[in-house]
Amino acid sequence: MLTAIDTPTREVRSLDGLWRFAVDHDNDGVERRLFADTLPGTREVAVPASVNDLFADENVRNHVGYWFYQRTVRVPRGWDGEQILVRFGSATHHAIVWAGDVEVGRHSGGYLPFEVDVTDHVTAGEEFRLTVAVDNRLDKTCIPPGWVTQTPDGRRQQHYLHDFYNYTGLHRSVELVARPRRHVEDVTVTTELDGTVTWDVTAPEGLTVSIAVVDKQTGETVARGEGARGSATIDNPTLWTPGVGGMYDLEITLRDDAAVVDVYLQPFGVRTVRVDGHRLLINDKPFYFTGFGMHEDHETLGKGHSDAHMIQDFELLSWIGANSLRTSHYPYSEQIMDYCDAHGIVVIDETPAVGLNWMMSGGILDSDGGTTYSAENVNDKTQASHAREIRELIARDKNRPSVVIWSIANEPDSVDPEARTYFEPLVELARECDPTRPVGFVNVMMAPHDKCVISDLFDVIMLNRYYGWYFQSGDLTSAEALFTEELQGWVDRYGKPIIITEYGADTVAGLHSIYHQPFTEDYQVEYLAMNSRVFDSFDAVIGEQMWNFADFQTKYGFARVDGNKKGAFTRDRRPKAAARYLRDRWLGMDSAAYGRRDPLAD
Ligand code: BDP
Repeated sequence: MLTAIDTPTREVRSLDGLWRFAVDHDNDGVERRLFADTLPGTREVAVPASVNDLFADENVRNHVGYWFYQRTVRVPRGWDGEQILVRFGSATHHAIVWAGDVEVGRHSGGYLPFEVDVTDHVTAGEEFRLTVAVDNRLDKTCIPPGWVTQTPDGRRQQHYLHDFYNYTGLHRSVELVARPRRHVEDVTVTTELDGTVTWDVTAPEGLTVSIAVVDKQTGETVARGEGARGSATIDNPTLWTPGVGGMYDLEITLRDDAAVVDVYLQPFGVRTVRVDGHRLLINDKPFYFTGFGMHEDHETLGKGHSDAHMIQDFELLSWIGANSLRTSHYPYSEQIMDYCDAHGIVVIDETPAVGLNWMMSGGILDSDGGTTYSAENVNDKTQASHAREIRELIARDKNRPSVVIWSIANEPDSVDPEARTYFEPLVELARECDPTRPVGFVNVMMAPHDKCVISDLFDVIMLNRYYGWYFQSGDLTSAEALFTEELQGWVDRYGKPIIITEYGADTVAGLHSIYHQPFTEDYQVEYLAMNSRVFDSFDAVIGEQMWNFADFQTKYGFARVDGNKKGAFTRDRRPKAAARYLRDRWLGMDSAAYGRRDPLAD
């Protein structure tokens, strides 16, 4: 899906700000046609933001079902004859949209954008009532999956197997968009290191397509071409480089004879990525990942996007020597992805397929029994949603140079032989949608090399390992030996690049001990040092992404004290001792020099 941008033929108006708001406590608001009038009550809500932490009312925070948003929108008077859309950066997890009394669209999948066409229901220069019902319920047809139960006194409770709070709301910007009725519908850009840029534009028949390649830094046109499909070569191209960036625009002009019909600018970078033995090469140079699995998670905002918080997070990543991140466990906002493209941050881009694992139960998890791949749990409908998420993620991010690996799932059950039947078509789908990038999934600790039945389907091995935390807790000596032994097994069996996508220890900021005492800052540092020794003893380990960048909110549970505390930073972004440990390590690592951002260069 293309982004909404202003061009000579397109216009975008932000609909962010305060919206009218009503919690649909009985989940009958659609039948009661709440959209057909001004919402009852006086509540307002911020867009973008999660709703959960905004109200001093537990019945709001814990509501399971529909939340109604509404605002009045004036269509600019110059938009007569244009196609008019409302574009949502995300609505978590499902949305129904009405323009006035008319339903204009529905979407499922809480972390990807969608647009609804309101052209036939609005008039240029006039106002219309825009209503959105956001539904936070997860069931077994969803990605991520979940299920809802009812208490004897009639309260609904949402259950899920993933370890982050089920924040809901309009988490990203909402925009009113005008574009020509005949317009650029899609474009795919691929590049080679000699500067060859190849494009494939989807546009209506009968229009001519002209291409200009514009250097974003200088504004100069550096190559030109004609036709919906074609290629051109940039002389002395600036390669998109980890730690630096380097972006071009593919300027597409559609014409009907001489008349310009549409102009769209697609940002891209000139870079290649490929796996070679146990290395991952970006622009034919081996890349070593330093960084984190992250979360879109902040106090008050929940999963709501904020540019200020985003910049603070990227500054901290730069300070600590991180050159990469994984969008654990769902696609991040387009603004975050734009920032990664612009500043050279390398991304492992993940679908929201998390918690597809009924073999882990107890502890923080909450399984309702049964096996993972079965009619009652992860079934054909779940797989169809999973396929849709892969398609939509790649459609959104395929032209982003920052994205170097698609992660199609986090810690699914990959021991059950049925996992193969489930995953085989999804891996094929990812490769069909994008033949240019490696495809991976993130493997759980209970599925080591001799038990995992799907790792051979993928290009890279991505492992989450908690030796010394969930196992051998407090005993780093045994942990080191066992981790080393397991990694050797992966190296021997697969000979593929291995990225440690999670390793971490919950740590309460301010707690100290001279002993190897879990939850202390001292233990977190010792734990990281042990892991570092293990990584450094294997050439095939080509990256380390510590879990997590910052403390984050989770559902309630005896293993979580106000959330997950594995952050190198606290939830309000203050460094723990671990942050200084990682900074010393990552800034001093020769192997991670390629891609390190120089804060002074900005
Ligand atoms: C892994 C999950 C991650 C959790 C983490 C943890 O991938 O979402 O938050 O463990 O337990 O299993 O901290």
